Amino acid sequence: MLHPNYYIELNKYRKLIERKNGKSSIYNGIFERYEHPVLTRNHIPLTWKYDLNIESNPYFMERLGVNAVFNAGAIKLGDTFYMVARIEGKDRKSFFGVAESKTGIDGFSFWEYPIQLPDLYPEEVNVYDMRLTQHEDGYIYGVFCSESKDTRQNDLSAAKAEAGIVRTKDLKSWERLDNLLTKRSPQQRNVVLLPDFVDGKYAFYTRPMDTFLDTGSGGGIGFGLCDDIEHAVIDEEIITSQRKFHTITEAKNGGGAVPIKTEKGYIHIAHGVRNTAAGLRYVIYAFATDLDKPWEVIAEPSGFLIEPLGKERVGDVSNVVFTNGAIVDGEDVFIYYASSDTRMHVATTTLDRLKDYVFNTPTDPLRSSDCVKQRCALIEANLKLL
Ligand code: M1P
Repeated sequence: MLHPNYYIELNKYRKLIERKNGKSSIYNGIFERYEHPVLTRNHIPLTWKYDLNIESNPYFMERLGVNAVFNAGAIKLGDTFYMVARIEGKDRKSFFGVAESKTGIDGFSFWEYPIQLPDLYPEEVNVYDMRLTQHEDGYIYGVFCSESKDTRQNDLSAAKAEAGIVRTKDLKSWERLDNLLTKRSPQQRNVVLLPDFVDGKYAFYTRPMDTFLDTGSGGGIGFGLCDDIEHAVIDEEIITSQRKFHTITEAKNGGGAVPIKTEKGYIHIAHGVRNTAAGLRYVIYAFATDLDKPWEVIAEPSGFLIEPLGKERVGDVSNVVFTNGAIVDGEDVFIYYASSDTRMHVATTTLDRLKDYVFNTPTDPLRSSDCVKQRCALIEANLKLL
């Protein structure tokens, strides 16, 4: 028999799913933030967490709780917005679930079941952060982090990150392909597949790393080509957006949403990491690469595009914003980002505004003395207008 508390919790769940989302009053001219997150752990269906049967669960306890919902890939198919979110159980293992909405800013609800990916790698213990690429070959690819224990090290917590690859046409049935092999980089995370072929090959943005957490000698976001997506191997990686001293990318950076193709170049919305006395701080930044040479950076606005603000600053891994999904819908752009490894938000802008931001915002001159000159030039020009 169904537990009566089910109806109480169902009512709360429904109110949450039906809640309208409005733009926040925070202004920067570049994008809008929204009042509410678009996906949280409270968006998880009750059937995923509770045993609803009063006989086997008299206290109506969560039997398989969920800790967080974050780092979602995103795609629009027909008139529906989809996120493939990273769902982390209380047991720390992540898996993927599809949530859909008609507006892209509210009303997201999960499908009846999470995704069950083909289980080809027995050593894989965790999967997360899927980027969804609608490729010109006709498939939707999901590229995600496949994490296993690093058995080469005598350390219980040593882990190894690789890029797993799946493909689908409907987000329902998924075919698992071989993990990506990058010959020069021992570990990979934040790998993004470009939607277009480059010289007839599949083009990946990579993130070379020396160890699971440290990019070490990895100079930034890499780029490499491969012939066979079913057994993807990248021989050479070229560095595109470089990490730089005393910038938002000093400690690490990594590809985010699938690059947005515009007539001026591919726009990338990525993340940059710096170290602070309070730990790592993750922000979202943007840059553009050339259409014909998508490894060449042609514009890189100074500093961050989105930073953790207010409540976003607190969560499981505080002071983090992270994106791995954006949707272009006509002129409108929806940037899905997670805050502090805990919940999902949306920021909206338009293609025109995003291009203006990426191509007309000054670059970082890299020294305080030059930064203050840059700002004084702006003030001087403005004062003439006043
Ligand atoms: O905890 C912040 C993020 O850390 C990782 O990003 P990176 O590889 O750049 O350090 C990822 O594991 C990501 O999932 C997480 O949000």
